[in-house]
Amino acid sequence: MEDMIKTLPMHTCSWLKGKMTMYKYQDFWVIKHLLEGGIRAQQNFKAEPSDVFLCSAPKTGTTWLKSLAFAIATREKFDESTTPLLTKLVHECVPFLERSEVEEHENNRKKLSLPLMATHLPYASLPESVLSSNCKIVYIYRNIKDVIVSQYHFMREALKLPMEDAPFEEAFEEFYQGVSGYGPYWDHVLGYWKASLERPDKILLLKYEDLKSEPKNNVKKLADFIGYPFSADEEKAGVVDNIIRFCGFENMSNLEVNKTGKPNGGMLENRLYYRKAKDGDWKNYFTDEMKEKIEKLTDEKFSETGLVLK
Ligand code: PAP
Repeated sequence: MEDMIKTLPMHTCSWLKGKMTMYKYQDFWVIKHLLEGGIRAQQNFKAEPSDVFLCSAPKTGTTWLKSLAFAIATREKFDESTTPLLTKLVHECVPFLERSEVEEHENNRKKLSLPLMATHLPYASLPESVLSSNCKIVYIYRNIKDVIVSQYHFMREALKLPMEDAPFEEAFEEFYQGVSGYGPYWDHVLGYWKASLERPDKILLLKYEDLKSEPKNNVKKLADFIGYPFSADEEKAGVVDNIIRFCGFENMSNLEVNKTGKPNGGMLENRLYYRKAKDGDWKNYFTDEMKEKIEKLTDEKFSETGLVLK
C-alpha cells in the first residue's frame, strides 16, 4: 500500500503552514491515515444486508446524524441517564469505517446488535460489499459555504493554528479548487444524489438545514428508514421530541465528555466536533466576491439536480 500511495498526486495545504498533506485517490482527496483505512476497508470490509451506513462529506452534519441514529436505534436499551452518548464521543459509539478494524465492527454488531456504521468515502469508493449487500445508506449534506467555514476552523484548530496564521482566503481557494477532505465536495454530493435516484428505497438524502428547520419530520423519516420507526404511543409520550432535544447542539455540546474529552486519548479534542452549528456563519468570513464565485460554480454543477447547496 505504501508504494501505491507514493505514486498518487499529492497536495500540501499552504494555508495550514505545510502541516497537512492530502493524496488524490480514486478522484478524491484524503489524508494518509484515512486513505490507508479506506483502502483496508475496501479490501476487507464485509457488509451485511442489515447494515445501515451513515455517509457524509466532512463537516456536513456527521456528528449530529450519528447521534440521532444511535439514539433512535438504542432507545429500548438505554435511556437518557444510561446512554453511552453521555460518556463517549459519538464517533466512538458508531464505528467509522476508515478507522475501525473489521473485528471492532463485528464486536459492536454482536454487543449492541447495532447496524450502524459511518464513512466519509464517496459513493463510488465504498467497499464493494456495501453495494452488493444492498444495505441502506443515509447521506447528509449541507450548505457549501458553511461547510467551508466549518472545515477551515476544524483543520486550523486540529493543527493548533491561530486564525492570523491560517488565511481564510487560501482555505477558500483550495476548497474551491476541489481540494478538501474527501472532496471535491460537489462530486461527493452528486455521487450519493445520483445513487439515490437509482436506488431510492436504499438511499435516503437528508439536508442539514432541513433537519434544523423541520426536525420532527426528518427524525421520523430517519427512524422509519433505518428500521426503527416510532410508534404512535412513543410519539404521544414525547420520545421523538426527547431524542431531538437530547441530540441537539445545545445539549450535546454541553456534555462534559464533549467539552473536555479526547477519544481514546487521541490528538483531537472532542469539542472540535461542536463549534457553533449556526446556519449562515459563512457571512462572517466570505467577501461578496467569494460568495459569487462559489455560488456560480455550485449553480453550474447542480443546475440539473434540484439540490440547493448554497
Ligand atoms: P465531522 O465530519 O468531522 O464528523 P461534522 O459533524 O460533519 O464533522 O460537522 C461538524 C459541524 O456540525 C460543526 O459545524 P460548525 O463548524 O458550523 O459549528 C458542528 O458545530 C456541527 N454540529 C455538531 N453537532 C451538532 C448538532 N447536534 N446539531 C447541529 N449541528 C451540530
